[in-house]
Amino acid sequence: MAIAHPTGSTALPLGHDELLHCYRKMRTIREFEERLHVDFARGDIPGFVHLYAGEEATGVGVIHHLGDGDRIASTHRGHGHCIAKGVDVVAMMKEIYGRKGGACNGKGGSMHIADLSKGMLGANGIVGAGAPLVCGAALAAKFRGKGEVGITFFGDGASNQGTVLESMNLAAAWDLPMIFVIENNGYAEATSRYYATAVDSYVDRAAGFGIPGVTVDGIDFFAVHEAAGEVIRRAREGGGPSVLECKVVRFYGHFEGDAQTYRAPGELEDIRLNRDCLKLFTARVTEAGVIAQAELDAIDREVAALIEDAVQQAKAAPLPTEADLTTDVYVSY
Ligand SMILES: Cc1ncc(C[n+]2csc(CCOP(=O)(O)OP(=O)(O)O)c2C)c(N)n1
Ligand SMILES: [Mg+2]
Repeated sequence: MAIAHPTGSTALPLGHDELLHCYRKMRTIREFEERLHVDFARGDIPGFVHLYAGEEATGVGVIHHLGDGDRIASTHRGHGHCIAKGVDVVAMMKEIYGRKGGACNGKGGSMHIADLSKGMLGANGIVGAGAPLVCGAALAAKFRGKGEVGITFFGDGASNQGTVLESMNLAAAWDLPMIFVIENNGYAEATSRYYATAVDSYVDRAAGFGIPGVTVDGIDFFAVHEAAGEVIRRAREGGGPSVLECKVVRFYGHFEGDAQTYRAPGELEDIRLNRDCLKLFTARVTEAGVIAQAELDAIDREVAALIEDAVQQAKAAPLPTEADLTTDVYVSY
């Protein structure tokens, strides 16, 4: 059931402008996260925050193939998916700061950022809850018949949840245009995936549901982009669901404040030095001579200014009031 991959091709699949666009997205996620890390430690941010930093190549590599009509569901680690899907960064920052004008008017926080106009169904504090939502979105897409797809992102821990496994069965039985993207970072909170999961390959397990899949190095933007392009094309053309397992690393703790005592000695230093998807991307595009380092540096400066501005706007925005408790409760059609 494995889908053939990778080609090992050295040619870059995207042109100069699109590569810069993808770099900007990944850099925006990294900068956003690094700023949250600092501001959370300072006590500026209420609630819980789970950082996506380190996993940027997977979110951007997959979502670059999507339009607003394609729906995604995210996880508790959702900022990267939101940014990749085009959710406004200032509205996200206000949301995380719990302010009016946030993506959910400051009433959702980090784990509930959603923007239906962008096809972003929401981050989600319930592990494994995105998959059944996307079964619904993919069923609707199938009926609409416009070639739209639904994508559910979830972790190695979530892959053991009944909701995910039931959704795989449903997606296969109904032949849904749906992709299950497993972001396998090796941990569910502090639990190693080897402690909690018997099979080596999540793709092998999906075969039991009749769903084909492929495993890629999730820190390699180009590997993710190529494999995602293939499974998304299949889904758009009526080929049904697929699983895409991306092996990733997370640069921070499970949540902000996590002491990470379960990590091996030197593990964090090693992944930051040798498994940084932004460094890999930079090396690939500059060595290919398609993009100059100075162009990337210019983007870094623009993104830093964007995030600084987002934080200042978030801090200046008012908190929700008591009266806001009763708004946004029901959807108006
Ligand atoms: C249904 C449910 N069970 C347990 C939790 C507590 N919890 C939050 S995140 C998490 C680990 C998820 O691990 P994984 O799916 O690998 O995602 P990662 O955090 O590694 O991105 C757990 C157990 C929860 N939020 N929801
Ligand atoms: Mg995990």
